[in-house]
Amino acid sequence: MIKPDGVQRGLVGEVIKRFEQRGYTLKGLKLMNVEKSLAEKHYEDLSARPFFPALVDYICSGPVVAMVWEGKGVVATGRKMIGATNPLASEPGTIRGDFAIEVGRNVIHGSDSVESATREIGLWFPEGLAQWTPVAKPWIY
Ligand code: RTP
Repeated sequence: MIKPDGVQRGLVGEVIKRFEQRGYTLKGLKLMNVEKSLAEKHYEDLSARPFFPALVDYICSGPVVAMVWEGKGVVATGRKMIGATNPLASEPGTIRGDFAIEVGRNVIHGSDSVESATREIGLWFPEGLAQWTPVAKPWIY
C-alpha cells in the first residue's frame, strides 16, 4: 500500500516501476480513501502501541494506493525493496531509504508474511482481483 504521503508526494509511479522492473506481476490496484474501521482492522496487531491512534489518523488522512503484487518470493523481497520501518535505518536503494526520513511518514506498507498478505488482500480487495490469462513466457511468473 502506498500510504497518503507517498501519494501526495507523487511517488506512485516510482513504486510501481520498481516492482514491475523487478519482475513482479500486478494483480490488484486502486486509489482509495480509507475508513477508520479498515485502518484499525489492518493494524489491529498494533492496537496497544502508543502510536496506534496517530497511525490510524495518518492512513486515513488522504487517498492510498492499495496494490497486490505476485511473483517468486514477493513478500520477503518486497519487504527488502521497501526497507526498514524507520527510514533512517533503511538502506539507500530501498524505497524508504531513498524517499523518507520519518517513521510516521514512511511512504509504503508491505505485508510481513504470506499469511498477512492473504488476510490483507481479503480486507483491501473484498471484491476480488482481476483475472490474468496465463502467458507462455516463463520469465513472467
Ligand atoms: P508497515 O506495516 O506499515 O509495512 O510497517 P512495518 O511492518 O515496517 O512496521 P510496523 O511495526 O508494522 O508498524 C506499522 C507502521 O506504524 C508506524 N510506526 N510508527 N512512531 C513510531 O514509533 C512508529 N512505529 C511504527 C509506521 O508508519 C509503520 O510503518
